Amino acid sequence: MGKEHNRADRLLDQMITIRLVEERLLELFSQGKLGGTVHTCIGQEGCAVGLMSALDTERDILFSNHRGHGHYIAYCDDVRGLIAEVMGHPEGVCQGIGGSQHIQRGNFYTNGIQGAAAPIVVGMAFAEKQLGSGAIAVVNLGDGTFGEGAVYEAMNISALWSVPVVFSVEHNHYAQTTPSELGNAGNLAERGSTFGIEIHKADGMNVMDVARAASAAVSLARTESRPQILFMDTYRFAPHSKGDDFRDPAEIAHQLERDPITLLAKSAKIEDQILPLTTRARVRIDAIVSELLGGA
Ligand SMILES: Cc1ncc(C[n+]2csc(CCOP(=O)(O)OP(=O)(O)O)c2C)c(N)n1
Ligand SMILES: [Mg+2]
Repeated sequence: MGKEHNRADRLLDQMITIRLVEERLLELFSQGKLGGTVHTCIGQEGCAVGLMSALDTERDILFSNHRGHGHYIAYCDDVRGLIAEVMGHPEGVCQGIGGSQHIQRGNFYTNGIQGAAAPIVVGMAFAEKQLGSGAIAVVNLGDGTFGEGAVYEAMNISALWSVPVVFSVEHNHYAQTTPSELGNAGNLAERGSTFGIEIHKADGMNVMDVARAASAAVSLARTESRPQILFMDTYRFAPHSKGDDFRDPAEIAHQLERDPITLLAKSAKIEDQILPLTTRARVRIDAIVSELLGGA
């Protein structure tokens, strides 16, 4: 009970930190203090945090995509490095050159080109297999990215060559402004089954459920050296990037009832933790932003 409680506290803390960092990034963007673009994972934090709880960050590889801030914070908690990077600041994790979508640190990578990472990650995972490192690799994909042919070439070769890779899909039901059903035929979750790839489904708004499914996928990839799919049903609460949102406000309001932060707090009976964790994260972010803007 005590251990589970600590675990829930930690997952809640990570999700709150991600949420507040991204809200601040949107604010900085609207104030003209950020260049480039910003895709937030607001609403999808449970996917990032649950997945990361199943990985061995010392050796496993995570290749994220354009919506990668949450994955990065869950990977290494480098809030300062991320905010500085998105601000184009030389003290950013990639010296402010990569920006929001091109981040690399340790075994963590991102790339803003949809689907491009899938074949690369299969190659990285295959290299780990050849080296006998015991590491696996994960590639993050959105539902819209399932329209990219490279994803299927990657799945095919990963199954043929028994590659220890996890295709982690965050199905938020939209690709930019296009509803998934207008861009994808058939059953998305089941697409991997034609390659003989196992599918682990999870409620992406329930971080504990993501952690359970991710742990099953990661452990099978590692012990049996076979590709796996982690398929999470989720929803983004914020626009695709900044102002581009044509979704029905009633749909968004309905989905807000599945907020992964409040859901975890309720189910783990740690609602009293929300305020102190939020305050602590806010103080931390305020200090970082003010220092980076030269106001400290
Ligand atoms: C090859 C390529 N085509 C188009 C884009 C522009 N683009 C950026 S995000 C995006 C939608 C991706 O949708 P999805 O895979 O569902 O991820 P989500 O944004 O929903 O997280 C598009 C079309 C791109 N970055 N790369
Ligand atoms: Mg999507």
